[in-house]
Amino acid sequence: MSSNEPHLCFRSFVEALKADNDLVEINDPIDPNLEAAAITRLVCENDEKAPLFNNLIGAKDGFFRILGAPASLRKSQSERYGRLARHLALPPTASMREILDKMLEADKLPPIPPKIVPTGPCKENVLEGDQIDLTKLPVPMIHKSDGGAYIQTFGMHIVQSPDGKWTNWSIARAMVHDENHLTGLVIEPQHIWQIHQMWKKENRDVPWALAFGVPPAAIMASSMPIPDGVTEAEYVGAMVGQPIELTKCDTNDLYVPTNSEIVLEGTLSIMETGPEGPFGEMHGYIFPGDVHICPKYKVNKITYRNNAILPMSSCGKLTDETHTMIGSLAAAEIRKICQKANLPVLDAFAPFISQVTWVALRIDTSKLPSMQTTSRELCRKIGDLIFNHKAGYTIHRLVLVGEDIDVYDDWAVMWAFSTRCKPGVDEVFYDDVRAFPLIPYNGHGGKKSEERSAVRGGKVVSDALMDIEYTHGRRNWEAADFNESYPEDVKSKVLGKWERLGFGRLE
Ligand SMILES: Cc1cc2nc3c(=O)[nH]c(=O)nc-3n(C[C@H](O)[C@H](O)[C@H](O)COP(=O)(O)O)c2cc1C
Ligand SMILES: [Mn+2]
Repeated sequence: MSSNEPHLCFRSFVEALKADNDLVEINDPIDPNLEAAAITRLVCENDEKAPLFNNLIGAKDGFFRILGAPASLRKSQSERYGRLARHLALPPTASMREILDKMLEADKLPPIPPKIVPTGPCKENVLEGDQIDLTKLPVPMIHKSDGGAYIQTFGMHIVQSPDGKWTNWSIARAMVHDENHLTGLVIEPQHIWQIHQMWKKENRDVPWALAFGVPPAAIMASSMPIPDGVTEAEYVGAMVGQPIELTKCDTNDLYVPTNSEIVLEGTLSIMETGPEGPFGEMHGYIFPGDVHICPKYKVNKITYRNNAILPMSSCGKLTDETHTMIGSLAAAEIRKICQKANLPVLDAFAPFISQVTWVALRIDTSKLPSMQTTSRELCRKIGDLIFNHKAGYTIHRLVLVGEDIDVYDDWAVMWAFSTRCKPGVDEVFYDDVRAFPLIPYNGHGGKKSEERSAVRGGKVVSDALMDIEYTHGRRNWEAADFNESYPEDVKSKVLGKWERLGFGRLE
């Protein structure tokens, strides 16, 4: 297999979107200051085609172009997740379940270490020393009240534990601080934070690289909470069934994907910090003026492909990469963790309608009677496991649903939650587990009179299973809907004459 396939090469991925009629190439001059992101935002809010900005105002010698909405949704119901599917060499009609199963597959396979190649496309152009000025690049300003221009919304940070045994790839946002520095989120319990802590103990800055436009299969794994200590490069190799091609950085001993579009080489400081944010975030808010102090990254060298493309997530309200990837990939890992603990979980998904703050767990109710368990006990088992695990970090509500509920269908989950889970009564609350500070009710909540923490508590397991599912392992109701409340002959008669009666085509 060649490493130029779309799931292994970002440039080929862009070509694949074009061939899928899922790309809008924009050759008009577009301002990286808000205009490119505004177009991309409207794309995300309408499930439109991915925009490729070929002619950014301020780009010198074509450095750089931008691809917006790299993993957002398609309008077509049958190809809803086509852009995600193209990250993994799946057919564009792949279901979310198939996409997440692919991502989990590598967990059971032997790791495949990367293949080192001496040089390649990412070294076609070089900027070093005085040539480096991040403030002169067409870095996108993404929301008008952002604290800076966010060059890093969809690139892959590469850091390694001081003993060299663990190399982590992950997405975490970063903005331009000055000519040769970024500031960005390095937050507990993320692996980049864990490795930053290790270097702090050694009193040395963290050798670092940030690669943009990496193999699409790699950026998926960079967004998934796979276990501590697992080197994403080997996980991705196992997933795609071949070694990922990497090439050594010029200024440190890290390796970057050979066909990366753009590479920043440098260090992540253990001492130096600077203002970061605010940023229009995944939950759909920005709080203007809300600046935090974060670690600084220093850029010592930039290398890039000819006609380089920077991928960009113009994140916010539904639906963009922070929902299709952060929520979905955490849910997949949560499913795996539950199943490894022998909990009767068939499926897991973070409903977009919850702004991916919930994960719905489809329970194998046929197992419940012989387990002789109670609602409270099952909720506790699942909550104790997931809310004390890094994979459950971003999730504040777990909703247990029966086998009749398709967790990938937001309306089905919301129906079950609203009608089968008695508020407070069928719920187990957690007030001493790690919270996700980015959710507004955490980071910006609080009536003046209340004591509350931005980083602890406020999590809940909501049981939307009915008693009979515990006692008899089945349900005793039919849905009052077209599918379940009419016999097959009546349904096919109705469907047969539907359009003739003057109604629109059903998808
Ligand atoms: C578009 C996008 C933006 C993200 N931004 C951040 C971020 O700013 N900070 C962060 O900690 N995680 C962010 N994530 C989520 C992490 O990538 C995810 O939690 C991943 O599991 C982290 O890698 P790790 O498990 O190796 O720590 C983002 C993910 C995506 C897809
Ligand atoms: Mn990791």
